[in-house]
Amino acid sequence: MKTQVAIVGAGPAGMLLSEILHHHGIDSVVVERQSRDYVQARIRAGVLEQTTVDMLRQYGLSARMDQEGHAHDGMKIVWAGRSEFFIDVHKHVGKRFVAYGQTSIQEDLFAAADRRNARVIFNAGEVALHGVDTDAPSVSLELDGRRVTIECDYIAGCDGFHGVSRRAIPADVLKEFEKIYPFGWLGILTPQPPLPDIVYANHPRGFALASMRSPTLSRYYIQVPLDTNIEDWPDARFWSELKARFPAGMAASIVEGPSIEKSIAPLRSYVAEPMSYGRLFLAGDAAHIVPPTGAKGLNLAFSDVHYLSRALDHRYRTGSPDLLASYSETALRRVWHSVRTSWYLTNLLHRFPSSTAFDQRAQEYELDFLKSSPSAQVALAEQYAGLPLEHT
Ligand code: RFL
Ligand code: PHB
Repeated sequence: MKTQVAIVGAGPAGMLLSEILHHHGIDSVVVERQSRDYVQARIRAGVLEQTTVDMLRQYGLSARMDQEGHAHDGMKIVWAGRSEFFIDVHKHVGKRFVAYGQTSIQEDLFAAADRRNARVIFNAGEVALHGVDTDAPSVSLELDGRRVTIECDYIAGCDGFHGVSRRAIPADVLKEFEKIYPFGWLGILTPQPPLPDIVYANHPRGFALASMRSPTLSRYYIQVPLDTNIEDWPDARFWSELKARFPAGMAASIVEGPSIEKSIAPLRSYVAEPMSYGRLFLAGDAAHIVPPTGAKGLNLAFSDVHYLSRALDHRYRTGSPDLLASYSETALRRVWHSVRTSWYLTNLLHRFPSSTAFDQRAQEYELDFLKSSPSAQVALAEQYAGLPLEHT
């Protein structure tokens, strides 16, 4: 098989890249380890930045999001014993968010791929990258007991944190930055109306988050220790713990329901530098992970795809590899800003087991400052909104 760009991974990064490349007349083949149903069923992100929404609109992928997504202007923060406050991102920086599940985006991307008869190979076994530092790279895989090789000009590694692409960068070239947090998030999805706003709660019992997918689907999370066993968390226990972490008025408005999904995600910050090597370019979770506190992961995957698709388009249109050469540096600027914001919000909103009385007071006074200082709120709004994309 031959193509211009071989894309490893059919998650949101890989599928959006394939879609935008097609828009520019560039051919690609997507190789995915899992089945289509498996990829489609994963429950993950839900908050889209304005830049992400704009990208989906630009490439004709927004019809359902514009109908079903819930636009909102910012988020609320509450902490134990104090009244809530609202970070009004729209007022401060003129940007809005849309609550629209990653599951729906994934469906929309697959539907768009079907419409253009895209080549997406699911259930690919033993995926391997070859010759990434030569002019003739390729991707090989096992399909129905046969070995298939895809020859290409470039490889896009969009295969998530546990993928194979990043490992094709030699250890003496790859620099890794990592922070592991001493807790995870237990999340639940329930077919009940959500609270009107996204609310982040800092409480002595631990962090909690109220979020949404649609007017009839809500998503909640609570901070749990890393060794938590999900079997120990029947729905009733989850609801009572969640409500204990919100102020009484808000807790009373939370509508309980059966969990249609329940899972635990560990929290980690991770960045791999550089994001390219030879003819291999990493995008999305393959290159970086953020703790979900800032709702940045999917948005960063899409900004990488913006820069990478622009660089490939430039290369094929003009013959110049300049934007490909600067891809890693450009993408990393936005990545690090969101990595820092996610780390900051994680520290601000969670209870750390190692926290001293001093740390605790400092955290409370930081929240107090945020609540009372309009300029602190503007600064947070700017970071939470995500930086604008660089257009050169
Ligand atoms: P993905 O989605 O992990 O897709 C990678 C794909 O590559 C496949 N793959 C392989 N394919 C071929 N060969 C191999 N060897 C392969 N190894 C892996 C995988 O099967 C998969 O299909 O990465 P991508 O495309 O970079 O997208 C990233 C996002 O999925 C991720 O950043 C977000 O979900 C993070 N995230 C959130 N992001 C937001 O922007 N806003 C949010 O509100 C938000 N909430 C969240 C989140 C992530 C969470 N979890 C579970 C980690 C909430 C949670 C709980
Ligand atoms: C979600 O809706 O899943 C969500 C919302 C906000 C976050 C993280 C996850 O910060």
